Amino acid sequence: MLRIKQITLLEVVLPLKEPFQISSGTQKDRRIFLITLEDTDGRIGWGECVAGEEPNYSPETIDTAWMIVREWVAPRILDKPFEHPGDIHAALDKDFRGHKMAKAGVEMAAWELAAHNQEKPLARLLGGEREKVAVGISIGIQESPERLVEKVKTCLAQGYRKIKIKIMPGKDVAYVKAVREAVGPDAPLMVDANNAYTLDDADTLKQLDDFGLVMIEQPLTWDDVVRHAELQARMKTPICLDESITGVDKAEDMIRLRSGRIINIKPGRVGGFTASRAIHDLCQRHKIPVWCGGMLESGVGRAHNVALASLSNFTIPGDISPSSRYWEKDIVVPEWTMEDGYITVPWDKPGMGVDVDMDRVDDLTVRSETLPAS
Ligand code: OSB
Ligand code: MG
Repeated sequence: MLRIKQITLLEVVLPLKEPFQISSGTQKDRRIFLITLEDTDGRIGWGECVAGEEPNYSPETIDTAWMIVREWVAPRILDKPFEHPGDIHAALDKDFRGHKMAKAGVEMAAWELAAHNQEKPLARLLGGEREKVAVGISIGIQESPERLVEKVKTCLAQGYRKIKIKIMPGKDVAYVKAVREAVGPDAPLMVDANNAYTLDDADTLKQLDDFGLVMIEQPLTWDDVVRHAELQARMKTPICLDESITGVDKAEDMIRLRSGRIINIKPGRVGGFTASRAIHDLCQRHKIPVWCGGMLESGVGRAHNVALASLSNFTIPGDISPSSRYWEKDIVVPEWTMEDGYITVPWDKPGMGVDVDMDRVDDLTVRSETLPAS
């Protein structure tokens, strides 16, 4: 049984080691939104809300999510008894549209807390089974094909098992061609357009079919599943949907309409772990492989992603890179490290498997709020 007595919202600012550019914007510092839930026994569960600084990935931002957690999510959770963390999703979804990232930040913290209560690793509570998860890297848009080739070579040498290249109009075919020629036919390459194209660009996108890409992620509009079906019918390369899949219903739409053949599951985007597991199971039944995406999370969100990626149908390497790829120093101990292209799932520890470095969090905190107000 879970009964939450207090919810704390924290904003910490972590500077990225290098700016990260996608087709819709560039990021230098990450405003990290952390959430803790405290139960009646004083136990703590950690969550991270992945909403961005700007509404360029989804309509949510850290500031809308903060308000929504305070005004609408917290009142549905505080002092309410829940048999199982799996019951929270329904409580947050009833007559409450959207705001999946705000909901997920709290929902995932409840799972983390429940794992501590049951003295189980979070991966076990979620039904995971892998000992280690394969690691990919997402490389931001570079100023020239040469720069990109250098980056990709370095990442392959570091052992990454999938290389995702961000693309946008004007920085697509020539960039991918240069990389493919430099690294040979077997390197696992994919691209992610973050909605930068329309069906009018189909001829350009079809040129990407020549490069043996593992997939092309979200070429068209962020909430589209209809046009993606038309594009998929015209392309050999599997389309993977990211932004469009905001819940299990959208995953069903994708499968029914054949809008894509792979799904990038980000638990923060779909409302948390219950929805992630439902999408995972649906895809498994339909032989659709899934992988765990990333939102430049701190070590807390990374812990949640690692636990989720240990489920059996996560058969493609995730955007779950080690802490050092993003930050000079993470906010968790130990930091997340990669060995031979894998991150080890912390099966030997209860909860998310890492501790939050509270001194560092205190140093970096720019805003905090405790609910109910004390
Ligand atoms: O589209 O997957 C994306 C980061 C921010 C917003 C959207 C995306 C991304 C990434 C980064 O690709 C993946 C990571 O966290 O390493
Ligand atoms: Mg993406």
